[in-house]
Amino acid sequence: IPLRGYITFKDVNFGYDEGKRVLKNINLYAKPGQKIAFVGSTGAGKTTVTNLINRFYEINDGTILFDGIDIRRINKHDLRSTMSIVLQDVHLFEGTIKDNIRYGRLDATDEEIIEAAKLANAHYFIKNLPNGYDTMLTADGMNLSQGERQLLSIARAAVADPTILILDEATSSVDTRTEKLIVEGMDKLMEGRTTFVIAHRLSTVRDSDAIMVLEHGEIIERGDHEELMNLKGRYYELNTG
Ligand code: DGT
Ligand code: MG
Repeated sequence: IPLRGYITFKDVNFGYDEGKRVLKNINLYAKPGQKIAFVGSTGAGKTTVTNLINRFYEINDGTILFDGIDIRRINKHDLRSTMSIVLQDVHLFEGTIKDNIRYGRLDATDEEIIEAAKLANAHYFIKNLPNGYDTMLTADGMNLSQGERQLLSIARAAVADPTILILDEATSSVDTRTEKLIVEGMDKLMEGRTTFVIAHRLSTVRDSDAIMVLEHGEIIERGDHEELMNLKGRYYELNTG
């Protein structure tokens, strides 16, 4: 049965090392098509939340459910094949652009790859390269700009067609035009999927269904943009400070 994308955290506590809790009593619920954002200072535990969803680390206290099933009962490979992580440190390899977009979806046709690149707004820069989709990338795609690498990472996720999207936004800035392409591509990619956003740009967070403000591993505020602004607490400070 295909997984649909309901994620629940129930009283989740977690620490990488014995004794030091990095996440404290996390409770949350996400439905397919919803966008849940995590904001908070560095070290607050944002990336850790996503490390737990894809089982890079196992929790020993509390429960994480995927469509009502304890994720510890789902095969790790099956679990990860339903998820894509986009933008942050996209791993590109020496090979063509086409192969880099195809990545794990070895059965993807050229048409599917081009369609994914179009959705991701990556098609425009690719087709302007002398060798187009057959352009060879150096290891880690160093012959592309940061923005172009990010667009490729969106295209790769579009081909993978994941149930869960994890958007770990890069801190480094790209030019305004590329930024607009990235935001648009991401918006199309998110449609119908459960998306967890670790945002550095507060503009990315604004339209989320729920925003979780993490501080020292705890959710100290939650709500949508308007609710949190009215609260005049930490989120308000982040926006106005
Ligand atoms: P960021 O990315 O700088 O905005 O910070 P967050 O909010 O993503 O923080 P996160 O989840 O990476 O780290 C939370 C705490 O956990 C912080 O004290 C560092 C620690 N930590 C993160 N990753 C690891 C790890 O792989 N091993 C150990 N031992 N500690 C880790
Ligand atoms: Mg992080």
